[in-house]
Amino acid sequence: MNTTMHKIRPWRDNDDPVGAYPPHARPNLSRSRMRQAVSRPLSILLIDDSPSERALLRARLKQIGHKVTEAPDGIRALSHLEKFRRHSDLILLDICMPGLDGFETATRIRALEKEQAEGWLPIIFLSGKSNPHDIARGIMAGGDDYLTKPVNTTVLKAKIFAMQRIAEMRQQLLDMKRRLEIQAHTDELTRLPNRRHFLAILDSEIARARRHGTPLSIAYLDLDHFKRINDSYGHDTGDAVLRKVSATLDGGMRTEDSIGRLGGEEFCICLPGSNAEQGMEPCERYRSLLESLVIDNGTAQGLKLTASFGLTGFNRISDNRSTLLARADKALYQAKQAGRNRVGVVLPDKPSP
Ligand code: GH3
Ligand code: MG
Ligand code: MG
Repeated sequence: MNTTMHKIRPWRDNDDPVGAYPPHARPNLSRSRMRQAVSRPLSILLIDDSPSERALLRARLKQIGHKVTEAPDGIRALSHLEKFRRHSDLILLDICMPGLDGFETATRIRALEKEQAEGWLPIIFLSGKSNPHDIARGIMAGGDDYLTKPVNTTVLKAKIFAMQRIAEMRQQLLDMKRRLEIQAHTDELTRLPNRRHFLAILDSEIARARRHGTPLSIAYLDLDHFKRINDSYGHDTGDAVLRKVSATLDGGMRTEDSIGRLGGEEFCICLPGSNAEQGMEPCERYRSLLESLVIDNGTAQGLKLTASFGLTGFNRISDNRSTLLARADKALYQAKQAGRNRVGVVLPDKPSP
């Protein structure tokens, strides 16, 4: 096999960061990607007690195209971050500084992030100390990388790029996690909270009502003779009706109320701040909203429908989620039995205070 030996000379400041490598050892960065990444300006917080070191780095970072904010010590850096954390993308941190040294500063920055539930801010140590113990200590204190002074601009540029790449991957993961969370909470057809999410909302409203002694009521909502709509117009029209009903209720709801789809054509409404008697008026309004709805969908033109409601109030002494839901179900049954398109009410054992 024919192998070519490549000599790697030390890097110089004006080296091309990718082209300087022999082909087999090139980092997996296209030149255009590298240029694109380094050309995206970052807001860098430069923490160093030496004005001349800061001036030197500031000039280099500005030349690469980044924005620089400076702090002469750890205390001032921390108070800057407390106020302007969101405006910073990266920290360059000196180690030997009077007062708080770089290790302590990094530890406090990480603690502040935890306290303020803020995301991770990459920290690169820049230090004259090249002792392996210092490097290890810097990483243990919360640093992500460690460069020894004097810092080569090309290496600094590449390290900043690496941090940027990790930060972007981390952001993508967080975005994906948020999307999955929303998906797990949302009913696919109607985009309303699904059963699991609605029950979680109800649990927190029950806890709030208990804690503050405030009234709470809930109402089951079941579409009347919905099977007939499916049978007459098909399942797709049935789906379209469910979407329209959901959007109408969601859009017409008081801000304090919330609705979820429990399954099929059955929904539940949570009415914080209202006992069963006070919940009557909004439920009547929601019932009437559905009664006046006219749905046009394909062959189903001018389609009308109604719904029955089962309303009950929460008794914070004797109720839990199951007893509350069971009573709302009983109230719904009564509304169906009494002829549908109405709000049935079953009061709790003792009226909620
Ligand atoms: P009632 O007034 O007594 O509530 O009568 P109903 O016909 O509404 O009740 P029933 O429980 O007999 O029928 C509910 C129907 O809802 C049956 C089922 O096929 C339909 N359904 C449940 N989920 C969906 C869905 O996601 N899409 C569609 N199109 N139909 C659904
Ligand atoms: Mg029904
Ligand atoms: Mg039903």
